[in-house]
Amino acid sequence: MADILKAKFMEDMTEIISNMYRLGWDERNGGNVSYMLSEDMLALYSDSLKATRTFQTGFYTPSLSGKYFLVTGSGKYFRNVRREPEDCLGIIKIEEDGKRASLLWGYSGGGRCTSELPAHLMSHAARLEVDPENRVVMHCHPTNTLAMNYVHPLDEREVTRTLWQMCTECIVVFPDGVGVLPWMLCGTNSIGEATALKMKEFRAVIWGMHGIYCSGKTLDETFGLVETIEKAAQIYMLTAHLPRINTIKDEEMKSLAEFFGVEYRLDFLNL
Ligand code: 2HA
Ligand code: ZN
Repeated sequence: MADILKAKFMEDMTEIISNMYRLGWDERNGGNVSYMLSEDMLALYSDSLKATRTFQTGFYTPSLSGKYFLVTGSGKYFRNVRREPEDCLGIIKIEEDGKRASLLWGYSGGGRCTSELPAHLMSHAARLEVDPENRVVMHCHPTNTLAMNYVHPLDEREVTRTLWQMCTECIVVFPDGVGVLPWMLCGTNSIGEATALKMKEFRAVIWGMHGIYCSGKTLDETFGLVETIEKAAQIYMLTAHLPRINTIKDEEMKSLAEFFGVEYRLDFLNL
């Protein structure tokens, strides 16, 4: 029987989560990640998968029926995931009714899925409509991104344009910009619905004064998106209190986006 703990998707997940912790994005039980797995990825490990519990997700995502997700557990610390993957992570399958899910593996200490499951599953459903290859949704509390929320207007055009100005690569890495939600109560279906709505337009959504949600085709790509936004926010926080004497101009950002051939939010530039 193949060891599921040695599966590439499991090693990738625990490594990414360890890096998120190492970078200070996920203090205590902060943050959550969900990774959509295909039947092919799971085929070798079918002996390890057994429905031990079925539960109501509390919301309806019919487009995810039959899909499998590797998901971080509620209250679990990212710091511990590499050492205790079987306790901190779970594999669930969304049932045919789109309202229930079965736990097939993990949460060995009796745990359950992240409290942010509504935001994750609704975001997966929204992203899959615009990008059928999307597989990952990642939530975390990156320090500088969060700090910036307290001193910068929480307006998505302004936030995006400021971040684009902070590093030359930004407009190429997130040409679709960054969506912004105001502070909202987390763990609810309302914040899940609001996040999913933004995810139709943006792969990155800031939860005002809380953190960020990012999505992508792979763990690496999604992590890289958070990392780039956080780097830009760091440059902003290092310079916001100093007189700005140089900047990347809007026309320069336009030429970057055009040179690299990305579809970008031209309406977010002052041209
Ligand atoms: O559970 O980050 O938003 C950890 C969180 C909630
Ligand atoms: Zn959070």
